[in-house]
Amino acid sequence: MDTKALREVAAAAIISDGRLLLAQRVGPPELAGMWELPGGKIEPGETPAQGLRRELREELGVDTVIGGRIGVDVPLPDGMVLRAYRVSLRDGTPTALEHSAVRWVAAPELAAADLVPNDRAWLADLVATLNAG
Ligand code: 523
Repeated sequence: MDTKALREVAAAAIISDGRLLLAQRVGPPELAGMWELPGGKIEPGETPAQGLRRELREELGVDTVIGGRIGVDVPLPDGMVLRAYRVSLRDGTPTALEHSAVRWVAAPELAAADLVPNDRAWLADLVATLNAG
C-alpha cells in the first residue's frame, strides 16, 4: 500500500481590485490556450504556501502572500490533488514568464472564460468571492 501523503498541486486565486488573474497555458496540447489559476506542484519539504510562492515567483515574477483555501479539492491522476488558495500581491506586476498570456477578469469575464476543466470546479466560489469584494 502507498503510505505517502498525496502530492499537492497548488493554484493561486490572485485577486486585486475586484478582479482575478488568469494565466493561459502553453501545454500540454489538450490544455494549450486554456486559462488557469497559476501554480504548480509542491516539492517534497515545502509547505503548500512556500511551494505556491515559489511557483508564482517563477511563473509570474511576483512576490505574494498566500491566504486560505478556496473551493474543493480536485483529484488528479497519479495520486495528486489540486487545491486553490487565495493570494494577494506583495510586489511586482504579473508577467507571463511561463504562460502565453495573463489577464485580469471580473466576474462576468471569468464566467465566460475558457478555463481548464479542473479549475471549473472553483468557478462558483471564485465568482462569489469577486462579487463579495
Ligand atoms: N493543473 C490544473 N489547474 C491548475 C494548475 C496550476 C495545474 O488542472 N490551475 C494541473 C495540470 C497538471 C498538474 O495540475 O495536470 C500539474 O500542473 P503544472 O503542469 O502546471 O505543474 P508544474 O508547473 O509543477 O509542472 P512541471 O513543471 O511540468 O512539473
